[in-house]
Amino acid sequence: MTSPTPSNSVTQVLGACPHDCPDTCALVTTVQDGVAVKLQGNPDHRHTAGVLCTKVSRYIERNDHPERLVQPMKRAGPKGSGRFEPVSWDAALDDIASRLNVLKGNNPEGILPYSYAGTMGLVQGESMDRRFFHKLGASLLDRTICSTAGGEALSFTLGGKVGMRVEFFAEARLILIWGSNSIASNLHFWRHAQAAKRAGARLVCIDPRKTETADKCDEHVALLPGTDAALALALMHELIVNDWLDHDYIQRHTIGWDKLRARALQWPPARAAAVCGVPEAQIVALARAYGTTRPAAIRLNYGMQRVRGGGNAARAVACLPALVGAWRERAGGLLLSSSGLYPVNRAALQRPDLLAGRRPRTINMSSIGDALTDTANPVEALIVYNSNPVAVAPDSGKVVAGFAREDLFTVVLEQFQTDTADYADYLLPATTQLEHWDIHTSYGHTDVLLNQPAVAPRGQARSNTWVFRELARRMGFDEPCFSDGDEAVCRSAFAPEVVDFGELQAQGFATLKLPDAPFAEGNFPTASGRCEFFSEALAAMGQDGLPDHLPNHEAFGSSTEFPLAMISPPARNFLNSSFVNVRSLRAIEGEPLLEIHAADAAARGIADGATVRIFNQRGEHRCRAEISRRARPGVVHGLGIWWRKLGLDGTNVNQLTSQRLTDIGRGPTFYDCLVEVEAVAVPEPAAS
Ligand SMILES: Nc1nc2c(c(=O)[nH]1)N[C@H]1C(S)=C(S)[C@@H](COP(=O)(O)OP(=O)(O)OC[C@H]3O[C@@H](n4cnc5c(=O)[nH]c(N)nc54)[C@H](O)[C@@H]3O)O[C@H]1N2
Ligand SMILES: Nc1nc2c(c(=O)[nH]1)N[C@H]1C(S)=C(S)[C@@H](COP(=O)(O)OP(=O)(O)OC[C@H]3O[C@@H](n4cnc5c(=O)[nH]c(N)nc54)[C@H](O)[C@@H]3O)O[C@H]1N2
Ligand code: SF4
Ligand SMILES: [Mo]
Repeated sequence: MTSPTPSNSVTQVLGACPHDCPDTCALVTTVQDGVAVKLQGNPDHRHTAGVLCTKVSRYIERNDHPERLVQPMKRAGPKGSGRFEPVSWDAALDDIASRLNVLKGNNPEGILPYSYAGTMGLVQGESMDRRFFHKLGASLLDRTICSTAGGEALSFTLGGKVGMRVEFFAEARLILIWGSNSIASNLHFWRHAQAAKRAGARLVCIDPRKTETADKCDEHVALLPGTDAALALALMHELIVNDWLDHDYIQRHTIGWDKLRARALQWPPARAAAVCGVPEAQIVALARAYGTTRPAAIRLNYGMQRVRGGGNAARAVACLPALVGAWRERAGGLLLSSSGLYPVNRAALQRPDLLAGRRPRTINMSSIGDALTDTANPVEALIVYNSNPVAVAPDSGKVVAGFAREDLFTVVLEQFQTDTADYADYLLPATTQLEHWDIHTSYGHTDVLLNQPAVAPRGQARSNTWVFRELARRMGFDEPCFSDGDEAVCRSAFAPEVVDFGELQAQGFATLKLPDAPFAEGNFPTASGRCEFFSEALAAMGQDGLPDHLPNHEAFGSSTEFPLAMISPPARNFLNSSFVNVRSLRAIEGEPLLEIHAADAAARGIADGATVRIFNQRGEHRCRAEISRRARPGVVHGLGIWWRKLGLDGTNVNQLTSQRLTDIGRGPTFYDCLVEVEAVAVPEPAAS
C-alpha cells in the first residue's frame, strides 16, 4: 500500500498534522533506515512557522508506542472486557463482510458507521468509507459532535463557514478572543494575537474560565456558560445608543436591521450583566472599545456553542462586525472557521450517488446513547473509526449500555485499545499519519496540505481506506471507485485549477487564492448576498429569525439540587481523547481534576487535592479537586476527555453531560450541565 523508504538512507518526508485542531500544521519527518527519527514543523509553511505544539512534537512516541495495535483481533471475553485473541486479516474481513451481507439483505439501515475527526484527512476520514456505506445503504450519521451549532449559525448569518484570514489578526487593534483557549487549542492563531499585542492592540478574552489565554490578555470577561448571546446583544445596545454604527455598511450590506435594533434595545447592559454574572461596567467598557477601535477582530471559537442556545449565540456574535463595518478592512471582522472557503470535490470523494435514490435514516452522533438503546429501530452493526465515542460522547451511562448490548455487532478500527475498542467484536489495527496518504484542508487557515507516508505501517496495521476497499471487494461491490488508490483519491479532492498537485507534492502545501477582505463590499455567500441579521430561512423552520439569548437547558441558578455549572474544555496536552495514553504527555496533565473556586470548595468542606464525587441525575464521576483561581464562583471545570479506564472509578466527565441538543445544528451541549460536588472519604491503602 505505501512505498517503504529505501534503507540505509536519510530522507525528509512532507506531511500534515491530522488532528482536529484549527492549525493544520505542515510536518517534516526525518526518516533514517526506514525509521522515523525526528518530526518537526515545516519552517517553509508560514502558518506552522516551524513550530508544533507539545502534543504533536511527541507524535513519534505515539507512533512507536508499545501499545499500538499491530494485528487484527477478535473478542475473547464478555462485551467490554477488552479481552481479545489474534485473528488473521482474511478471517476477520471474511466474517465481517458476511455479517454485513446478511444485514444488507434484510435491513441495511441496521448498519451504522460512527466516525469523526481522529484524522481530519479527506482520504482516511471521508472517502472510501463513505463510498462503502453509501453503496451499502447503511444509516447515515449526522456528524454533529463538535461544530454544527456554530457552523450552521454562521451559515444562516454570513452564508457559510467563512470569515477573516488568520494572518491578518496581527494587524488588528482590538481582538476579542471569544470562547477560545487559543494557547491550548489554536496556538498558531495566538502567535498573530501576540504580534498584534506587541504593536499595541488590546486583547480581551471572553470565557467563564480564567485560562492561560485569559492570563495573557489585557482583560478577561468571566461570564457564566451559555450567556454569550446576552453579552452580544448588550454590546449591540451600546453601539446603538452611542451611535457607534456604520450606517452605510448596515444599509447596503445587511438584512433585518430594524428588527435586530428593536431586539438589541431590549438588552441594556444591566440586564445582560445579571444574566452573564459580570459587572455592568465591564460590558459598557467592552462596547466602547468595540465601537471605537479600528480594526476590530473577533476570534470566535467553538467553546461557546456547546450549550442549548449555542447557535443563537454564534449568530448574535457574528452580527457584530457588520454593525461597525469591521469587514471593510482585512484586519477586521470575525473568524470562527475557514473550512467553507475550500472548494472540496466531496461528490467525487464520497460518491453519494451510490445511494442510488435510497434515503436511509440519519442518526445523530451526539445522541448515540439513545440511538443504541432504542429497541424500536435497532442499530444492529456499528463500524467505528476515527473516533472514541465511549469516551467522548455525552451521557456515557447510556453510551456504555448501548455498546454493551450482546446483540450489537461492533467493529472498531483503531490505533490503540481505547475505551471504545474494549467493546469491539473485531478490533482492527489502523495506520497513523506517518504511514498513510492523505490530503487536508484547515478550519483555521486557508492552505491545502498533502501528507505523504514516511514509514511502513507498524505490524499488520492497515489504513481505513484499505479496510473499506477489502470489505467492498468481499461484498461484490464492483464500481471502479472501490479500486481507487489513496494517492488517486488525494488527486481527486480538488480541481487542478484550484490546487496544483505538483506544487503540493513538492512543498507539502498550497495556498487558496482568496481576497484579503472578502466582505469589504458585502458579497456574503448568503442567498441575499448580505449579512443576515434576520434569517428568513430560520423563520421558515419555525425558529426565531433574529438571534436571542436562550437560557441553558440546565441554567445556572435553576436547580437547588445541582447548583454548580460544569464545563469540560480540552486539556492542553491531549487532543480530545487522543494522546491520553502517551506517557510523557499524561505526566504533564497528571490526573483527571476538577477545578473549583475556593468559596465553592469551602462551602462543601472540600480541601485542595481531596477526592470528590461530582454527580447529577445522569451519573457520578470521581476525581481530585483542585482549588483554583481559574474557576469563578458557581462554575467548575472538568478538564480534558480522559480515557474512562484511567479514571478513579472507570468514568470520565461525560458520565455527567447530557444528550440534549443545541437550538441550531443538532449539536451536543457538553457545557450545559449542572452538577453538585462533595468530598468523599478515601480509605487509606492498607499497610502490607
Ligand atoms: N490542546 C488541544 N487543542 C485542541 C483540542 C484539544 O482537545 N486539546 N480539541 C480540538 C477541537 S476538537 C476543537 S473543537 C477545538 C476546540 O477549541 P475551542 O473552539 O477553542 O473550544 P474549547 O476549547 O472547547 O473551549 C474554548 C474555551 O471556551 C470556554 N467556554 C466554555 N463554555 C463557554 C461559554 O458558554 N461561553 C464562552 N464564551 N466560553 C466558554 C472554555 O472555558 C474554553 O476555555 O480545539 C481543538 N484543539
Ligand atoms: N465532555 C466533553 N466531551 C467532548 C468535548 C468536550 O469539550 N467536553 N469535545 C467534543 C469535541 S469538540 C469533539 S471534536 C469530540 C472528539 O471526539 P473524537 O473525534 O472521537 O476524537 P478523539 O477522542 O481524539 O478520538 C479519535 C480516535 O481516532 C483514532 N484515530 C486517529 N487516526 C486514525 C486513523 O487514521 N484511523 C483510525 N481507524 N483511527 C484513527 C485515534 O486513535 C482516537 O482514538 O469530542 C467531544 N467530546
Ligand atoms: S495539534 Fe494543532 S498545533 Fe499541534 S501540530 Fe497539530 S495542527 Fe499544529
Ligand atoms: Mo471538536
